[in-house]
Amino acid sequence: MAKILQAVILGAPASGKGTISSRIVKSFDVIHLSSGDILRGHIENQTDYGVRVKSTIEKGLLVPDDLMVTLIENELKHIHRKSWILDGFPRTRVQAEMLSTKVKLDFVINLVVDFDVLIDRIKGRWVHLPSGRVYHSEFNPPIVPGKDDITGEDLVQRSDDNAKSLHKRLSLYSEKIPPVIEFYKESKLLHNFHGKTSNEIWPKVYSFIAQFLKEEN
Ligand code: G5P
Ligand code: MG
Repeated sequence: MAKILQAVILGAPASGKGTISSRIVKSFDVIHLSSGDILRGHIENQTDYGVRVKSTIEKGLLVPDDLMVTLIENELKHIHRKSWILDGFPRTRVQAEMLSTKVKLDFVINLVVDFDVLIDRIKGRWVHLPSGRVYHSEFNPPIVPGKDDITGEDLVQRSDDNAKSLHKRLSLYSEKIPPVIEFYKESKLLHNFHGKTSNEIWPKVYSFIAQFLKEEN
């Protein structure tokens, strides 16, 4: 039987979590669960959760831990005997500890990218909200400008992709992530991947996952 993997991908806003995750999905049989995409789906569908979190996300603040844990637990409940990678969760030590009581992770991928490239990435990002597909006007442009490659539907810019919210997101990341990193270092799950670009980081992540899947249980 194929080996199952359960993993987390960490990294600053715009470090390439979504980009690397979509390459993982294309190369391996893995489900990608992005906390941000899940939240934006709730906002788009105007669910109770969506109404509660909309302004928090627009301001670049963090959604409360208990709500976030509930949402992720609900998603994981539906996955049986399939590999998955969690992107954007956990983001606080409380979330990391809660997750460790529910599932056994195989590893944590930590993308380490210099902060000075992130703002340009955010400015050029375009997303297809229903699928979470991510484009960039120069790095990864859509075939037809402003349209999703698969559905042809409109691409939009995220409401939290502005200078003010990004500043807040980066400062919250710098404040909240070190205890999460420490937690995973202590658990011997942490693997750092450094690089200036996603193209530089991807082959290293690919080899790491391929090796993990090859090893005996
Ligand atoms: P999200 O949605 O998790 P962030 O801020 O953590 O948001 P984000 O912005 O989605 O992370 P990413 O996924 O790491 O970034 O990056 P990406 O989309 O792949 O790449 C960014 C852009 O750069 C894209 O346009 C891509 O094409 C381009 N790009 C990639 N690589 C390169 C490259 O090498 N070169 C160039 N030039 N471009 C490149 O969370 C959003 C909000 O939801 C809430 C919070 O409010 C959060 O702010 N939230 C939570 N709150 C509490 N707890 C949680 N666990 C939460 N999760 C989400
Ligand atoms: Mg993302």
